[in-house]
Amino acid sequence: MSDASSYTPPKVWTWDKESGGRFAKINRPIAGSTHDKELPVGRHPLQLYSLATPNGIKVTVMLEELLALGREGAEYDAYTINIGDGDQFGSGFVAINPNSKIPALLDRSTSPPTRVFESGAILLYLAEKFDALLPSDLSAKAECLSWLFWQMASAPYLGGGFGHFYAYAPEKLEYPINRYTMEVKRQLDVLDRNLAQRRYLCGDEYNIADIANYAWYGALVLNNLYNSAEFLDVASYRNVVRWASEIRARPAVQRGQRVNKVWGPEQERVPERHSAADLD
Ligand SMILES: N[C@@H](CCC(=O)N[C@@H](CS)C(=O)NCC(=O)O)C(=O)O
Repeated sequence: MSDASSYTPPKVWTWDKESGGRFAKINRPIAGSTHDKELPVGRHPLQLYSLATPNGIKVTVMLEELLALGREGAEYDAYTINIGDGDQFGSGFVAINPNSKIPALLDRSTSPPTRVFESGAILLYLAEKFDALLPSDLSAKAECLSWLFWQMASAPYLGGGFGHFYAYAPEKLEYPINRYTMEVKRQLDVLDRNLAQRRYLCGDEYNIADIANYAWYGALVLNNLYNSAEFLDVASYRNVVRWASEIRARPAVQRGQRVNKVWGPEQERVPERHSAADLD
C-alpha cells in the first residue's frame, strides 16, 4: 500500500478553485447557470444538445436506431455542448437540464415543448414515443428497465470512480484505484454471467438496456475507455466482449458514435448533425 495521505479534513469544507486535476476548471459545488447563452434551434422536432461521451452516445445511437427502423419522426438536430469550455452552464442549456450535464433533449413536437434530461430518461422517453426498443410485455419490460437502471446506477463507479482515479486524478492513489477496480470488475462479472445465458442483456431482443450498457461497458471491454483493458483483464469477460462486438457492428451504432464527436480522426468527427447526409 502506498503512503496514506496526510490530509486532515477541516471542520467545514471550503471551495479551493485551484485544486488542480483534469476537471478542476469545470467542477463547481454550486448549480445554476454562469452566463447567458441561448441554444441554437434547428428544423427538426427533436433538438439534442450533447457530446460524444458514453452518456452522450446512448442518445445518438438510439436516434440512429429509430431512424434505421423507419421512424421518420426521430429526425433530429444535434448540437455540440463542449463541457470542457463550460457550455453546460449556459442559461439556455440549464433551462433544459438544471443538472448541467449532457445529454439533454428538447422535443418541440409537443406543446409546450418537452425537455428531457438524464440519458436513461431520454432513452425511455424515445422508446415510448416511437414504440420501439422497449418490450411491451410487462415482465419483459421490467427486465429491460432493471438492466437500464442498473447501468445508470453502476456507471458512476466506473466513470467517476475507477476512470477518474485510474486515468485523470493528478496522483495515482492505491486506495481509490483498488476500491473502484474491485467494483468495476464485479460489475463486469455481473454482466458476463447474465450474457452467458443470453444473446442480449434481456434475452433475444436488442433494446434500450443494451444501448445504455454498451455505451459504458462495451466501450470498456473494447478498450475505448481509460486505456485500461489490460489492467482490468477485460478479455476474461468473454460474454461481454462477444456482446459488445456484436453491438459495435450495428450500422446505427457506428453512426451514432460519431455524432457530436469533436476529437479523434477528422473523418469520424460530426460536431453537428442536421440530416442523415452529415453521416453518409
Ligand atoms: N446521469 C447523467 C450523467 C451525465 C454526465 O455525467 N454527463 C457528463 C459527460 S459524460 C457531463 O456532462 N459532465 C459535465 C459536468 O459535469 O460539468 C446521465 O446519464 O445523463
